[in-house]
Amino acid sequence: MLVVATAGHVDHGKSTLVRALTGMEPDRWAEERIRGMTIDLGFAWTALPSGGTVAFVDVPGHQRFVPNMLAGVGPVPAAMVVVAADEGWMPQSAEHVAALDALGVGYGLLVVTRADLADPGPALAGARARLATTSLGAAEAVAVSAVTGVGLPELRGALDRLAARLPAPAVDGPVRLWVDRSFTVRGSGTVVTGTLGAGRLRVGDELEVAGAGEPVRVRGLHRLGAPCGEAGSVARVAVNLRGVPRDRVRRGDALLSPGRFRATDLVDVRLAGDPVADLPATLTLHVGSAAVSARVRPLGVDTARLRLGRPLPLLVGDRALLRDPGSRRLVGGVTMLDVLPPPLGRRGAAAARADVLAGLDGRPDLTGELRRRGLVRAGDLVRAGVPVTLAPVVGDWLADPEHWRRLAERLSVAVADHARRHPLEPGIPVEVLRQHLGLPVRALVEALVRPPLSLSVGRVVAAGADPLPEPVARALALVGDDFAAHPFRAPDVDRLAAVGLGTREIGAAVRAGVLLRLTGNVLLLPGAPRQAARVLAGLPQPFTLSAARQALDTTRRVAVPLLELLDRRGLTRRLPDDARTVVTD
Ligand SMILES: Nc1nc2c(ncn2[C@@H]2O[C@H](COP(=O)(O)OP(=O)(O)OP(=O)(O)O)[C@@H](O)[C@H]2O)c(=O)[nH]1
Ligand SMILES: [Mg+2]
Repeated sequence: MLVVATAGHVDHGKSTLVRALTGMEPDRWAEERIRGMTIDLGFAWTALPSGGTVAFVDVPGHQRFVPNMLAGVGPVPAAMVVVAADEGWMPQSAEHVAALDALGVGYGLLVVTRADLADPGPALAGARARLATTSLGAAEAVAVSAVTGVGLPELRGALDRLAARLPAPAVDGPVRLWVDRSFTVRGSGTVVTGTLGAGRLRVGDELEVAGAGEPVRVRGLHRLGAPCGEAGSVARVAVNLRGVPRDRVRRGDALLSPGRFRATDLVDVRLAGDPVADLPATLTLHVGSAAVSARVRPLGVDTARLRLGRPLPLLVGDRALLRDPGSRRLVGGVTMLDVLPPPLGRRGAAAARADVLAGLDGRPDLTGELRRRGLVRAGDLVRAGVPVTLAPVVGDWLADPEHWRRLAERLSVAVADHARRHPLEPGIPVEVLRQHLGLPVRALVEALVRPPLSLSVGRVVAAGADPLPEPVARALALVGDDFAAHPFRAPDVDRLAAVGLGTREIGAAVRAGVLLRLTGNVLLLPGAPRQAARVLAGLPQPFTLSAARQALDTTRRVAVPLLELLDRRGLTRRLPDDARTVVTD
């Protein structure tokens, strides 16, 4: 279905033309008919020669109703610019076309109406020249008279050609239906209407109302006034919602596929139009059928951060426009560059942000998003309109490959460093690493652990170390204090039992290489033999067992097996008279 919004100056014949084409009355209100002027949006549709359908969103031309006009054109992909032959280009012709240009509407027709009242040539030429420099460019032009019917067959043909040129909608994409009308039907409850630009709606579907967060269910569906079980984009639809009071869904709200959008009140944008620095601090942002206040914080030459009066379901690349409600002036078009922007806390953050934004164009860019963010949830990117085609590193988390590699490096440095400083601890707690690396969740730390590092009971263990259970680590820390005071005094059986080192625990500690077993329960630290050799080298050579025992400040129970170990390791040599010398090389 081709959905076209009208545009053009007041009284130039938009509604009359829609009526002539469709046989339907776009001016819905009695007041509109009495005053002969459109105030709010009107809707009408008809068949085209090809068999396709065109639906019109008819907008008011009067300057007072420009906000209504913007709500009409915002969600619609094509426009029909109407200029009266007898008046030519007028202020709201210019304002409406500027709005279409700001929104980037690239598909449309130029229709010169009231051709029975004046030669359409001059109006046609003037309007063509004005359109040429806008997003509508060289739109096909037709001259018509809604009164005589001249030109209407040509216009129908032109609408068919326009329909054929429009890009195919993303029928499998998520639904974001900007509500342009809501009303109550007796016996059915709340009904909202809108232009379904992408996706598909079915009776029974669950949807979200943007901002409200609660799920709503599609109770009934109409397409062009007729009930249907399903409607694919593009289409004009009326959706009957179950369990929603009418005042909860209004123009400017949106019905959304669940989980596919995130409402945001903070966006970074590029502005086309006035220099950002000259803008008033508060403007109105028009996007879809919504109009919200926006506080403007200039960042770069043509980029700014907008704080919105209420959160909207926006995507990267969305087009919008800013208008000054005071002066009723259109300020310029807006392209969403980032709908999940980082806070600007630090000094210099705004300038750095301006540099980043200077390189963005509103086209979704997964690689760039990852490079800028380092780590991000896949769901957050999808909800920002950035398709994710990459596997997460863990859970829902995506990582920039280079950032991830640097994190892994920092992790192994931290683990090695910790092992050196706390040789008796069985690795470094995951939580300590999480804080050290500044990561949001522990699962990311765990995902960074690769051989030769390993995970054991909430800790990351250095290469080669046999992971120890927590109680053993605690016991070893106590014994470690003993050794710090007397490195060659082995704790006796009572002391070992008191700190909780039974046969099993000692076995584990010895296997992990954090205790050295001289014999039975005679235990020292693994570094003790080398340390002993250094002490013994300070004695007159050769030396006796007794001299060694005294120098090492220990007992025979330790000295005898320790010296035998030194002999075996070649650190000392035993002479025939049982004296020893330290082997120096
Ligand atoms: N003679 C002649 N009169 C026309 C033609 N089209 C519209 N009119 C008249 O022009 C006047 C305005 O027409 P509308 O269709 O209400 O104009 P509009 O653009 O919808 O106006 P707004 O909605 O207020 O912006 C009406 O009196 C119409 O009868 C035409 O082709 N020929
Ligand atoms: Mg009208």
